[in-house]
Amino acid sequence: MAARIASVNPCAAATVSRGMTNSMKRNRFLVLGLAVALAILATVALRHSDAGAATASAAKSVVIRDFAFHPGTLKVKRGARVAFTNSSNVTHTATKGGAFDTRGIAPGKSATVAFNKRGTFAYHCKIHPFMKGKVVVE
Ligand SMILES: [Cu+2]
Repeated sequence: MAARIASVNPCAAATVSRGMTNSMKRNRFLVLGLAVALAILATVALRHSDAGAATASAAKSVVIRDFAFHPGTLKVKRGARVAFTNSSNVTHTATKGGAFDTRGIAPGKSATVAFNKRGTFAYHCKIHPFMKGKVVVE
């Protein structure tokens, strides 16, 4: 029985390198390779979730297209930076008198506004005053 277990599990004594069979060595390499692969995978997964988290908190963006702000109402945490990206072919602004003004954002460009105070900021485009949006800072 003991002999059978030893042959089923040749790595039970694999910490001792003396007298290892070729298959033991192969197994050790396999285990080592697996460990390295897992470590790499874990690192990549962590980086991804880090990037995901960073993206989630930095994903605060408003896209300007079709003469409207998308989303029309954006909720963010205090301190968030919101990028206003102009995906249309005319210049726009995102302006809240007394609070912020991106000034003209040319087509294809963006402007970032830091929201450091809680509150609801109803803004508009100075060039097209019918374009309205809101940033709610919690
Ligand atoms: Cu506009």
